[in-house]
Amino acid sequence: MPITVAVVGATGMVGQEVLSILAERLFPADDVVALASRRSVGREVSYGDRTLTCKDIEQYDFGGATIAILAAGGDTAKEWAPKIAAKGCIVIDNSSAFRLDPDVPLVIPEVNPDAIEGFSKRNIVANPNCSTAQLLVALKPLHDAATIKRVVVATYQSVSGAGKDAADELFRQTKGIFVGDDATPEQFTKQIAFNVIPHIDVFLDDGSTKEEFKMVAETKKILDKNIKLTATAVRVPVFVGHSEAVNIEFEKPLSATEARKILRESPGCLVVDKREDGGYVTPVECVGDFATFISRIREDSTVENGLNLWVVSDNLRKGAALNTVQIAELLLNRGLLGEKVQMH
Ligand code: 11C
Repeated sequence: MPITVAVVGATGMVGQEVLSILAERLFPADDVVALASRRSVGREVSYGDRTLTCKDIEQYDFGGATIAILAAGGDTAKEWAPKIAAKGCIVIDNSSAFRLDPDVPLVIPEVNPDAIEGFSKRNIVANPNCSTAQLLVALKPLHDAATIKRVVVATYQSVSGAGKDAADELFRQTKGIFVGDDATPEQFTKQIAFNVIPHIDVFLDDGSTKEEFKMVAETKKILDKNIKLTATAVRVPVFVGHSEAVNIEFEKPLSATEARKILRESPGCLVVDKREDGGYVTPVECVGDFATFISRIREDSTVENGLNLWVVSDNLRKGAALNTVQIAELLLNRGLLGEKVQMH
């Protein structure tokens, strides 16, 4: 059966990465369709060495598509995912709209691939938040080895996580501060150039932010409901690449040497940990890469069975577009794309 992949939100930062990665990884699509809202119809986007012209999502018949990758935000997902799924097309949604729905699997292929089998309840698979995805790629093999009890994580998240307008604001403000132009914040609550902001997404009643809540709830759903996790999510003046300082407490002892060996052999992980000047990865070095980079692996002697890590990845790739394409690959490799799906 021919495979048609529809990419919704094809002109956005994540949508364009989805198209690049489908081409880079030679996803065996017979047809790839770029879809967008009416105001972006007719815009051209790259798919490998081809150029696609965006079509109107309202006019497209999803009955002819095998998979729809939604890279278009929660409101679009809430409106469109059920309609697309009802046509028998499998939805892979990058937004937070369905992540905690018990009938929707939330999948990181390196971490919980078997969860994909539950997709047919709603014909939707959810993609995790970017900060959760890279964290759990690193934590999963360590959890298997020594059982994680508690994680304390501080994130250093790039502006591209907040979209193109936010990335443009960092550029405009940085320039504005140098040349004495207006540097008033519009996308962020405070100046982002030459600054850091301990606030991502809306505040919740307990004083945490929704970004921090997502990391807690998604870790429980994907990896283990018994893991206690506390996060502080911080926006930093970096264009692409999220970083995380992670402190882990295990049930069983795990030395830094053992952890380094385990991570070196784990899918999706790339250890760069030389304990010398420059012997670690920073966000600018991870841009355009598929891996989750792990550096600064060391024991924490202030708790029993404690370890510290520094985890960096391209948030537009492993945190978003790459993971959606890996989910499509997983569906394909498990023979789940063959026939139109009957929801049950
Ligand atoms: C950020 N993590 O960096 C967010 C972006 O739930 O998919 C992704 C939000 C989400 O701002």
